[in-house]
Amino acid sequence: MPSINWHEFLMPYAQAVDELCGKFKSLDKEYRFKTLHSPIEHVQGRVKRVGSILEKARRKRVPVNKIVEGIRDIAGIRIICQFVEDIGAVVQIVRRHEGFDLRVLDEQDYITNAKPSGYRCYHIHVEYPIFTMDGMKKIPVEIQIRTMSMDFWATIEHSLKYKYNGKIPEALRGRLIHTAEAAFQLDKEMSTIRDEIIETQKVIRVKNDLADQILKKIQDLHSMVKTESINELNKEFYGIYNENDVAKLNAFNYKLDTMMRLYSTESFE
Ligand code: 0O2
Repeated sequence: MPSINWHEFLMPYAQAVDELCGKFKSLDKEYRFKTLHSPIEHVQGRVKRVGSILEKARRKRVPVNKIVEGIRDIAGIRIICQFVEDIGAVVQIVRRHEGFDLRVLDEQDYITNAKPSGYRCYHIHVEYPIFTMDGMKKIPVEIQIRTMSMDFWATIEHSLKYKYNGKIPEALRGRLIHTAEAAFQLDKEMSTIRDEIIETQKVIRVKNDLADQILKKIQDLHSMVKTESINELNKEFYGIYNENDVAKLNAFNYKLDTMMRLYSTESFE
């Protein structure tokens, strides 16, 4: 068996994972900043452990000197979405990057065609360029895109596979297939109320942003007005906040702007 300096071998994979994770996280932030629904709920990335690489190589009969070509998920990104519809949106995002900073090698749609185990996920294999001391290197990365409920199921099933050394007993396997269907049913149900959920999440985000702005302004006013007035403002804010009325919060925020303008003009005179 050829000797491999695993630490050095895996370094470029770690770099590719870090860079790609960063890009998807930035995209998610941009959606949230614009108060738009983000198709990305969260992003995870990992480099496969040496033990798992060797185990997979053995399972797939890949010789150690062919690991680079034979094991395509040494670098892996997982994008978790709230809704099934978001998976398509993320797939489009990845495809739009084609030619810009990555190359799509192939795609597997295990959402429409679940694996016999019940596993659902969208897989995209890409080649991502990184820059190293020795120049540009193209790193294969597996991007997995799935909903929270698909992720829940896959995590549980993965642990059971580990427990039973890859051979889950027949009866348990049957129950897992059943639960995979139930998880997919949950996704379908959630899709029917997607618009309402997205609208609610948007209102919560706007309300929280407004509350942050208001509290910062009250804090800033602290040095300009009497403590009793600050206490009054705080009381008024809590009252409005509990009413759950964004319009009232907006009006209060505007009132604070006016106060700040007034007091800062006074302090100049
Ligand atoms: P780990 O620990 O997650 O890394 P692909 O060519 O990748 O689209 P293929 O040929 O089935 O599909 O590939 P493979 O290597 O079997 O699966 C790739 C990865 O997909 C797996 O990596 C899992 O993460 C996930 N996966 C595929 N099938 C299943 C499944 O039935 N159940 C679960 N829970 N996950 C699955 P690893 O190396 O198995 O695991």
